[in-house]
Amino acid sequence: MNDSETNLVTAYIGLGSNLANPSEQIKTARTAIAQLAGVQELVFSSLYHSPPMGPQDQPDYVNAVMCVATDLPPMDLLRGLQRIENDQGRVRKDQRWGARTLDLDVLIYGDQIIDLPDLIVPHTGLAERAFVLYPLHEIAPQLLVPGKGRIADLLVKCPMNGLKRLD
Ligand code: ROI
Repeated sequence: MNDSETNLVTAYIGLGSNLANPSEQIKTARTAIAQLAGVQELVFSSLYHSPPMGPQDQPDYVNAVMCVATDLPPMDLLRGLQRIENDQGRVRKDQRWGARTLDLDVLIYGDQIIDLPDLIVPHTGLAERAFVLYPLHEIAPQLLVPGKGRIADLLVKCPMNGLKRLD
């Protein structure tokens, strides 16, 4: 396909892990995402260390955000990410908001607002989660979050909640 036939969208993916060597899980996932057909890595944030949001009886997380260009429709991108979660040993447990080897979320997909049973974009809670907002702001300080406003404005309203940049 030549350029005039492809319709590339800029999307942002949130990565999180708090089990089985979280930093390595994130790095492995980065490579796997970049290798998905129809996905190109554009920018990857620093890794961040963050205390768990939700139940406190679980290890701290490592979080990051990745910017990609993609010609995959949003549900195909989501399915690709879910396959990577499963490949990296994610077990879905009954406990809501429990520990996980890998969590991959479609945070933003171009300028689209998506409200499907399996996919809400921009991601619910994006504006309240320091472990999403700070890495996102690091790689896209000028970003306009569809329906929510400028990333810089969201950031000033969100305390860091113990978030620490690692590298
Ligand atoms: N807490 C942090 N710090 N980072 C996460 O990625 C994360 N993911 C989750 C819940 C359980 C809500 N808490 C989190 O899904």
